[in-house]
Amino acid sequence: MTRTVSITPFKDQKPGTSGLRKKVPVFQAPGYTEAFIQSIFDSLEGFQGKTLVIGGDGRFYNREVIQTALRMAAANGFGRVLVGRGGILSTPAASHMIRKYEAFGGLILSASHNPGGPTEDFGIKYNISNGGPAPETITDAIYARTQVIDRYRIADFDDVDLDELGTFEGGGMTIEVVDPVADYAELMETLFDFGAIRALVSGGFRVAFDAMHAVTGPYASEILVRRLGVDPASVLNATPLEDFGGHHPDPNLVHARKLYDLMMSPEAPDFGAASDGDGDRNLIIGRGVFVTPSDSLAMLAANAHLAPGYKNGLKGIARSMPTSGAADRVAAKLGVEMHETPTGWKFFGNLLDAGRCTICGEESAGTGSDHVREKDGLWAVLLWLNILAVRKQSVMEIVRDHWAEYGRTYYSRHDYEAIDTGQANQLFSALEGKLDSLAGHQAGSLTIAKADSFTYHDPVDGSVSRNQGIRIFFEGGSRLVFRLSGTGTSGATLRVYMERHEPDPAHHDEETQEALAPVIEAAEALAEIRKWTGRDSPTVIT
Ligand code: G16
Repeated sequence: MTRTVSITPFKDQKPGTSGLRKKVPVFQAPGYTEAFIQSIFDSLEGFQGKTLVIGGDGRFYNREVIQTALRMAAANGFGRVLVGRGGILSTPAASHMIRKYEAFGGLILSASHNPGGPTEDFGIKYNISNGGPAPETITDAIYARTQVIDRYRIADFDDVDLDELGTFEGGGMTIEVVDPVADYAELMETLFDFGAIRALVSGGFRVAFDAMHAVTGPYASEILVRRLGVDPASVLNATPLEDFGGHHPDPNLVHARKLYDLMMSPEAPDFGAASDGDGDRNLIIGRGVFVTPSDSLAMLAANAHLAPGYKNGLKGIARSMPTSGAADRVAAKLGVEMHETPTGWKFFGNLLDAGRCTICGEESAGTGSDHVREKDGLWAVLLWLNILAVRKQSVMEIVRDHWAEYGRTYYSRHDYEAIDTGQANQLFSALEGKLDSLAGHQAGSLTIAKADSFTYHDPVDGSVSRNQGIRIFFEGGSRLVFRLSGTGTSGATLRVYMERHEPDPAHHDEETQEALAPVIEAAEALAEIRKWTGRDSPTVIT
């Protein structure tokens, strides 16, 4: 039986950088989750009888929302739903499943790297038939719908047993509970030389992978341990937990500190990596060397041809605007297109679909390629392993060689989390107000060459996205970017991104914060962060 339930709109359902993210109790408010899912369905056309993929990162409330989404998909007329066993699908695996089974789209339930639990974060994101996050035209339509929605449709049937593989019927719709790992693992085997990586590992090369009690545990166990021979004890925190063991499943130097400390110790294995809540981010650390995400993008792009899936070279490279220019230098050398997009993986979709780029990456620990339409944590780990297996050098040697060839781009991001939204807006208004008059002026010891607010013109569909962050370019090539995060769930998060390029290898050994000191000083001089936020220092430095 299908019911139509009357509701009043929830005014706060505006999707952010990556779907709707709120605290769990917000999603638990009667009708809240249903209103958002119905708004998604109401914004789509032509899905009657078609396939929907549903899965999430296993965090608290995942299973409940999946049962609701199944009942609503049936009531709204989907013909079939593919759902990962245990409600689990990593974000890249969901993207692959949408593409492989030619689904109409997918619902991905995750708040990514944000903590999980009864009072922590949850999220819902809609992905389109190319497997990628819905573009702004659709997320804008979803938001508009949430403002006026007055009913949702839901079918009545018992909970589906998500832990048993098999095909079920519910509300006239077919529900297939599928293995969340198998298709993804098979795809990875087509891209990388598993034989070469296996040989590397069996030759004594040691790997440590931290799954952070999040979704990549089962993927890492199947791919790294079973297929590539990595010691099971080297996959840390491999069991997905609803609260990620009480930690932030955020693979950065703060939340993956234990891994970092291990990699800097005398007992360090050869290669360390971690992924986040939903498996799309990655952290790469060699013995004694942290590889920044911006550098990792550049190094992967420069070496991708060593892996079978990329042996014909790259069509182009894309990076989000705040990501450093290291990859631009690789694109120039390869003679391929380079694209600079706003923050948000959804902006890469058109470029990938149009064959304008092969590899994409972001400073926020995301790298991926045209194999799916999401960033992909384990993919980055496997590409690094493939490159290491072919080059037979250490991570440190590869990093050093890259810097010697292209120069080193010192890079850091300072986050001021959970600051007052009003103060954050005031800081931005003050900065925006003076943008046009900054050129030629000093900020600390640096001279400003140019300042603007980033506008993106999508070269494929012609759409325009404005106000995507403030950019300050300095004479000598350093750059400073200010943005407000679109993924936080409490107050506002100010992100300040700093970079400085250093061509001379004699100066490649500086400590990053010291190397960037003039840019950090300029950030305070320009934005008066202390005054507006009342904070003396950032919450997180990456
Ligand atoms: C999401 C987006 C990324 C973005 C990141 C940070 O990642 O998919 O494209 O770089 O958020 O965004 P913001 O700076 O607005 O917080 P994830 O891993 O959270 O889905």
